[in-house]
Amino acid sequence: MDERLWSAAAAVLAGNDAGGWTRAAPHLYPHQWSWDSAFVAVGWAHLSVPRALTELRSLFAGQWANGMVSHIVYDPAAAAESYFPDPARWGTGVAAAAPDRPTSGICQPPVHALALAHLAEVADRAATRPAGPDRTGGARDDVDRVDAALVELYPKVLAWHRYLATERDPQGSGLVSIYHPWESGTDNSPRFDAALARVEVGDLPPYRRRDTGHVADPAQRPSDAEYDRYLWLVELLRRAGYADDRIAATHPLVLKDVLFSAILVAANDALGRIAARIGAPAADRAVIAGWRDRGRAAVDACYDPRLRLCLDRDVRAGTPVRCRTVAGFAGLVAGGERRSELLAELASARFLGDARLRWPVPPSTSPADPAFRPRTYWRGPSWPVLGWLLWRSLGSLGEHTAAAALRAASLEQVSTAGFAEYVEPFTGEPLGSPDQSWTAAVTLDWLA
Ligand code: 2M8
Repeated sequence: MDERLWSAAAAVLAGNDAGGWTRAAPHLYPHQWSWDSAFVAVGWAHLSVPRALTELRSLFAGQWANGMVSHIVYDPAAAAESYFPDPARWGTGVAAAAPDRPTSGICQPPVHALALAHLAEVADRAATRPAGPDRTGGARDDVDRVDAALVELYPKVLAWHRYLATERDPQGSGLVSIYHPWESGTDNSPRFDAALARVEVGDLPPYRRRDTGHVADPAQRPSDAEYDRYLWLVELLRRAGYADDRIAATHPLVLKDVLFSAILVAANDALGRIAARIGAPAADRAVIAGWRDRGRAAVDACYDPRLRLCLDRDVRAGTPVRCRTVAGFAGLVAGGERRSELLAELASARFLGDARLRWPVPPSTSPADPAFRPRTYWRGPSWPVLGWLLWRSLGSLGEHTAAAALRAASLEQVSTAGFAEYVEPFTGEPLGSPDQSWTAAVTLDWLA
């Protein structure tokens, strides 16, 4: 165990701790982000199980009445100018389902059930560990706390998954529709280039970006042209009253997001285990298993033999999105039948086998893709948090050698680059925000 790295990671979480929730990053992201929070809870679990549970409880306190977990729960105490778009720009008051606390009007990948199941495992392991140092303290009590939290959170997570399986998939295809690149979590990935290029920006109210002031070089962030489109999509969603049926009918950007859908498969698998643990009704368990199986088959069907990757589907264009990004490994996350092809592609010179990589960790976009940019956000840099997701998926598939190699390379990366938001894949230069919460959180989990 690298005690120095452990203490440094723990200090990042403590520094970003806002009480019952954690800022995604100290300055750039001063609010609670949905999927960040779930990864962060996995990290907190190794320091304090009760604190980990509080993280998820706080997030779900902002859940919408239709089940949606919004992508940002705003800190009402933070200055309005600390982050843009602010709650006023979302204007979620137009939506009947919006809660009374300030949130955004869109969502992010549903990693929450995965986090809950993972932290239950952490608590179980600590309670069964033979005598010795117990980092979490009161390990048996922690298991009871987890069980109580699972009973409390289970209906909320179930409502969240139901929202995704119905409102975001009215066709019952097994694939989730997203309306905004921010929903994918991989904002300016080339996955969205063609769809965004078709978005015609209308009478967009003026705005001022806040994000570029928090990074060393604005080129590490999405471009102004991308931001205009992001904000125009927000405008259209607000005008549609955040009503899924209206959005599905009229919105210019609708994508079946293959990674989001694969995460929902893994999350349904985890939710099924939670349901069994708390003795949820058999009917619920059958529904959850049905969503999981339908999603897994659908992700498999997104596999493209030429690229050896799973591809998103652009609903408006009616075509698959042909680019080489880390999202293409969705089939490993969902645990489908394309495992050997995807593992071969992951090891190939287009991903981990590229000899120029400083560490064999997945770049967000393949250096072999024409849109690859090594310093620009989701267009090339590696993101430790996605390394964690793949590592966990490989472990679940029983691919222990590949998982161990990815963990070792990821730990070398964070030891050198620190807890950066993202990292230049060839030089190892830390980029974006320093002290990013989810990078510290996954480091704790790798070390534990
Ligand atoms: C990034 O996204 C936000 C918008 O949601 C932004 O750029 O302002 C993404 O990396 C996203 O995946 C992440 O959840 C968020 C906070 O870390 O930052």
